[in-house]
Amino acid sequence: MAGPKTFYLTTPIYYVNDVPHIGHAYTTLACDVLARFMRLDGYDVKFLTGTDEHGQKVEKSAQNAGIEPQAFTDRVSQNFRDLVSLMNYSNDDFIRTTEPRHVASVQALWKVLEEKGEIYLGSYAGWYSVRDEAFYGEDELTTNPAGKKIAPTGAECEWVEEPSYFFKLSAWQDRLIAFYEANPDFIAPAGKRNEVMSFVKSGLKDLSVSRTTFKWGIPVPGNDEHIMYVWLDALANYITAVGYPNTEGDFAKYWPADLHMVGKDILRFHTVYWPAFLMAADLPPPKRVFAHGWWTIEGQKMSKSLGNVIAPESLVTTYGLDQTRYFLLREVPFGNDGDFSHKQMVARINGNLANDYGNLVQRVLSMIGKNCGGAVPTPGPFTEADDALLGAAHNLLDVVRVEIRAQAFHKALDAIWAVVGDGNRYVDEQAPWTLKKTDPARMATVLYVLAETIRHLAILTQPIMPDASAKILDQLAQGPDARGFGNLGPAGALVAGTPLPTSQGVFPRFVEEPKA
Ligand code: ME8
Repeated sequence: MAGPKTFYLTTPIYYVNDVPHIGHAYTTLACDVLARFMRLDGYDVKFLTGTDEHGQKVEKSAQNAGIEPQAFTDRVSQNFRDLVSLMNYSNDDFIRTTEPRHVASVQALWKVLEEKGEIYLGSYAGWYSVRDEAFYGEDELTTNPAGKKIAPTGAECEWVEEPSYFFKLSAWQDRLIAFYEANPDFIAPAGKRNEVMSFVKSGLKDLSVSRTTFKWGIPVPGNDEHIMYVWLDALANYITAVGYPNTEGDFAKYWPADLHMVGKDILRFHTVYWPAFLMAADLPPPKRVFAHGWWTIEGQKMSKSLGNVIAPESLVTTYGLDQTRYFLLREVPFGNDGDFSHKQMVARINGNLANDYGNLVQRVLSMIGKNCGGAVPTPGPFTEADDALLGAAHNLLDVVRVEIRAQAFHKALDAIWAVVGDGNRYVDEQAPWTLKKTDPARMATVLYVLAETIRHLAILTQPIMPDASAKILDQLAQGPDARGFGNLGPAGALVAGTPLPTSQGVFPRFVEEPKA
């Protein structure tokens, strides 16, 4: 019998020249929500993140810190591992490009490309940006007042002239276009697909894939004067983690990846170079690359010089973990740029979480505690209003699944909050506090319908807010086996008479500290 369906998703591997900030936390968070969702939906998920530790940029940062690159990367990579526990990510693996498994994988890939005649030795003369670890054509650059050449990203470029191996990227133009055309979902969002297509159609030059002027990287097999271009090294992490060069086992199980999640800054590397390298090595390209937008802070670009870089720890400490997770994915349509502001964060915490979801859960569970002997109430016959609310709850997974699978996290949350709103309106209309005196049996039915609705909401909010959802499910006496998507719908319905623990608030209001 075939095993469960698989789902392999990855984050970019982050450069260790810097400490993690809200942007890094965001990309991995989006993947975490998707990974948790797919697991609950019955998939065998592999979720990979890690650190990109080679290249000139990292070498320079180590020099500036006055330590050896390996010691430097060991230290900074740990910051990204700490981010995993801070943000409650559920990755199955954490890869570092300095690990022996990766060095072996990249060198094997290089040899295959060389054997297939896709790599040749030449010499490079052109512009290179260390900050972007990217080559630029003269026509892409501007000159700043100091006379320096500046890339479209704002990064300074330097002239590089040295022997170099090249990958025959120019030969892949038509095959790349044919691949994009045959796979319309490969690049998302759709606007980005057009950008990449026109870039490729405008013509591709062969790509320099080795450097001789620095040492911190993976040597080219058979010619260790040359260090591999850090992007060839880095992109291959996605196949290393599934066992390449062994193409059986995990590779056979998980490759091609279902999704590479990236920021819009590195789309070209993932949708042009990477599928070309893979096709050239006779390996299938990934199924999809999603490029999300960029965060600014209170309307400004995040930068060290402006001193406005937001560390994820400060968000979690100030606002709470699940509050931070919720805000980041609710505030901005996924794929668009977004702005972080304290005001909006507080508005979401006090509005969507405390007033809407939290209030629904708390008033229903405390009424059950007080009026139903602290046990799941026994329902009588359902009215049209009861069926309407339960129907919306039962239907929710189908709606949310479509949105999550399209990486429309904001739409998935809108759909869940529509049912939160239905629930709150239903409480107000049914007024169980009045029924308590006039019709206790009807009160029990109303509270049952509400508890059942809350059960659905809490199961579905697990991927985004794992801790808060677990607290709600605890209060409904739903154990670990009752929390999968298979338990949604009437099959997993609450059993009347089940004792419930004392209720407690899950989403406190954010109260501004008075300024000292
Ligand atoms: O590019 N808003 O690593 P990197 C949103 N090592 N996301 C942001 C962001 C912001 N302001 N700033 C950064 C690299 N990001 C390479 C990747 S993959 C084979 C190699 C996120 O440390 C976003 O996902 O510069 C972006 O693509 C990534 O961090 C860049 O991380």
